[in-house]
Amino acid sequence: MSVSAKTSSPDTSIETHIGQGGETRQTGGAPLTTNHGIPVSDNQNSLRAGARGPTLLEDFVLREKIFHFDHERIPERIVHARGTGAHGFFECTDPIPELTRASLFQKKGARVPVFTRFSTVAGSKGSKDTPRDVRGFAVKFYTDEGNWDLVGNNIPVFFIQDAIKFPDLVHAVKPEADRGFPQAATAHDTFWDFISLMPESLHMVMWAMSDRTLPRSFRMMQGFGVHTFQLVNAEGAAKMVKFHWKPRLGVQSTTWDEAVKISGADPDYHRRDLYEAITTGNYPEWDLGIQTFDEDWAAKQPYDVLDATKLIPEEDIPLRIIGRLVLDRMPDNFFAETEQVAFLPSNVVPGIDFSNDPLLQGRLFSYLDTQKSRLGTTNFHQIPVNAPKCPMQNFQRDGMMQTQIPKGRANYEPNSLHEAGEDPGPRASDQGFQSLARLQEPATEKLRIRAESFADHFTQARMFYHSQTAPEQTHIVAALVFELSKVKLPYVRERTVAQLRNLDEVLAQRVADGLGMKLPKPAPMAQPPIDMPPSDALSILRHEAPVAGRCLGILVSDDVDATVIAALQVAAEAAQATVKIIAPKVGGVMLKGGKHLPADEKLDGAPSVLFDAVALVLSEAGAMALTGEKAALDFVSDAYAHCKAIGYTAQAAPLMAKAGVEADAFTLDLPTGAEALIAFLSSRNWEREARVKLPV
Ligand code: HDE
Repeated sequence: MSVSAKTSSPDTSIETHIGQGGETRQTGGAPLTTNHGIPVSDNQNSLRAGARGPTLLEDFVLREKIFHFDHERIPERIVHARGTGAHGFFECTDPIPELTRASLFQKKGARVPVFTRFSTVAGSKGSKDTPRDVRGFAVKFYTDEGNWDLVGNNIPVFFIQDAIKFPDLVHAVKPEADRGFPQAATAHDTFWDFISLMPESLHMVMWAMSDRTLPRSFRMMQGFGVHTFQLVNAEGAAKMVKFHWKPRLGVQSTTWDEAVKISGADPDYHRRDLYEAITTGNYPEWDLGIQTFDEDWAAKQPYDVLDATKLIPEEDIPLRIIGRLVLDRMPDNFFAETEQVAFLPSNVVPGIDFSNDPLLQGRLFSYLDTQKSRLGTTNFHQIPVNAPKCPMQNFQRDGMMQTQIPKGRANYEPNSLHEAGEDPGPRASDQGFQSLARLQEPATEKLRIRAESFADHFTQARMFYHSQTAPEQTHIVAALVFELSKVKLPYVRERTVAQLRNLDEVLAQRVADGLGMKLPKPAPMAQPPIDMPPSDALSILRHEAPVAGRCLGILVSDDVDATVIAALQVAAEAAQATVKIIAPKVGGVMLKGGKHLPADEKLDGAPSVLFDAVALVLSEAGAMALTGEKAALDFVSDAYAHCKAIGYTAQAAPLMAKAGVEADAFTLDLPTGAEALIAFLSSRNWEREARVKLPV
């Protein structure tokens, strides 16, 4: 039987084609083709034998489309799988030629393009944005002497001292081996089992249990290079260096209860926040600060600067700000850029070098290796987001997915063929990257040991805890109690509290009380701690954060006065903050006088956890109606329990009362309190915690 292939006309409303130069674009007009450029006549129906007959194997259009779809996923990152990125630039604001020959630090005002990716660590690619977790802060600088990748975190220290422990740490925190859960959580047996057996992790654990792991926004967190690196000047003289990113919007965190609720209300909270900020022109900025020192200074400290579980207090070496990072463009395509970006701590440029930190040394291998497994080819550097934006030539050729066409006969060096387009060979010895002769001590033996200078595990953990304000200390205690309450093995709880006794007796007692257990004996220690002075820089709450970048949620009902809303909008705009209108229906409300106000969100889709403060602009009838709406009561009672400022019109009083709000300095009458409400967007009334929570 012969079958004729009938086609219907394709829907050409959104189509793609391969444009000039090979880029794929949405055109909305040009015809679809296969990957090989053959025009597609019908993208709705596969080729079949008769109208109701079987599909034909010969349908290469169908087969190619399904084949490509079947292979659309690539392995997610082993760690830091969940993240989002943005393009921007780095500008040198204070040149440091005396410290480094790195080209990006030579001239005031000079800019280089960057790509930055923020991430959580433990969760898989589809996990929520707001678990209690460390955040990655990775920056790729495309300099004229190659790419420099500063692949850091939002916490300045790490859990372990030696790279050989990293697979164990990651296995312990990831879902448990037999059951495949919990996802993106440290609150489980295997994590705390490992931690309690690894006292070197205690300092980082204190950071992890602090509010630092609950950032309000990627835009409001610090970044740290963590390891000690080296800067090398044109004469070859070196200084040790730590890198810091300081957010211009200040550091801010959510509370734990808020983070838990945000993950339900908006699992993409941080991703959306960055997207909305950048696409509305509110470009986030960070200052790049350095702490530089030499080996003599390092030798006098009560810790080893090569030990990644230690930081250098800013009170000892203040930051020198040398540049700023601005993120001003979202990727055009998430997969092509954010998913395929490949950071390599081994990417340093002339003027920047590594230290002997054993954790950093291990990373120099791991990242290159992992990219091959994720991106499938040694040619991953040719992917646009990874490619240097300066000339690149060598004789590393061939391999899967080679997209360039190197010319010439000789693919080796030295060669004397000198054909057009061939590399003349390596640069003269005073150019190019030269490794610093950096062994700090004569390496005479091969040793598998931990240096004695790495033996103190408690001093800085104690310093961190003692540097926190009272509410911050309470949050740490509450986090430890919460996490250890999820631990089902009593001996793991005991072992952890035994470790805490070496850090601070009151802390250990508070945690033991919170768990309802007796205080165990202190854990044995390799070296007793000393007392370092507290460092204000380690606390979030000791520093005022600006209001810019925050968001006010205004809950409105029908028949309210437009001037109250306008007063809030004007005050917010003046402070570079934003507002969102929330109404019982997304269609909005009718204001007094009959004007329509559209809403940004429907009430039960926009709980108050998504805002930094709230305003209740309600009519008498509107407030009464909402006293019977659970979402409205939660909106108010959560804002109150999360210590946020609440502005309200007099008519909103019944809703406030039913939600259990007691008047305090952070409850403000509207419209008189409009400006004060906006000024409170970046602060909380922590005194309220004692009113809504049992003491820990
Ligand atoms: Fe990573 N880490 N890491 N890490 N890391 C990865 O690289 C690794 C460490 C960090 O947005 C992986 O491309 C080892 C410290 C960030 O794409 C992998 C050790 C710090 C990112 C890897 C460490 C980091 C990664 C997974 C111990 C802070 C995400 C996929 C020696 C200074 C980068 C990949 C992005 C990603 C290995 C420790 C930060 C497996 C072996 C310390 C921000 O190669």
